Amino acid sequence: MQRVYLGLGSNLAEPLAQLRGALKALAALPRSQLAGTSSFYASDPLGPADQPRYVNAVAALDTALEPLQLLDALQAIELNQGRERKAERWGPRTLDLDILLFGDLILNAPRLHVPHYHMHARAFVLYPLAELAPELRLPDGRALQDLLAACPFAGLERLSDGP
Ligand code: A4P
Ligand code: MG
Repeated sequence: MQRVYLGLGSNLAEPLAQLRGALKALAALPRSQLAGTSSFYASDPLGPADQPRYVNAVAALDTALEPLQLLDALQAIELNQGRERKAERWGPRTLDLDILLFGDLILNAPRLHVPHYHMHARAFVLYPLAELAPELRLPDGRALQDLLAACPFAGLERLSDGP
């Protein structure tokens, strides 16, 4: 089993319900166990500004799936929840599931970059992740607490509505 951290994001079609649906689907993945879920956080969109605010969360999953098997399973969940892949980068989506960390693995394959290439500088990833694993270090040795210190909480809103 590997401990994996997943980033969840939605800004269309009732984001809270999208995240809750995704968590249910993650809990049902084969050879895997959902080990924890952060609070839900709202923030303005990063990238194109003409789209609704996002709701984000992080989940911890223990899994015996291989990295690409997990990616396939996550993309199936995205599609199942009405995700359409559009050409616009960073455009609006019903559900985005990103593999943030896969144990201590560092992987740069065509379909999968782990750790996720933007996670170290995104408040909507780092703060929910810190709820689950405050003492975490990235595979390159960087401490999550140091990344947090360089990434202001400003702009992030912790929602009282959660999983
Ligand atoms: N891929 C490579 N590495 C990974 C990984 N670690 N996890 C590949 C998941 N997928 C990975 O993803 C495109 C391809 O990335 C996949 O086919 C997979 O093979 P995608 O989900 O189709 O496209 P995307 O999500 O639009 O692209 P990207 O660059 O992953 O966007 P991000 O980084 O996910 O950003 N603002 C706020 N406030 N909150 C957000 O959550 N999200 C985005 C999207 C923009 N602005 C946001 C938020
Ligand atoms: Mg994505």
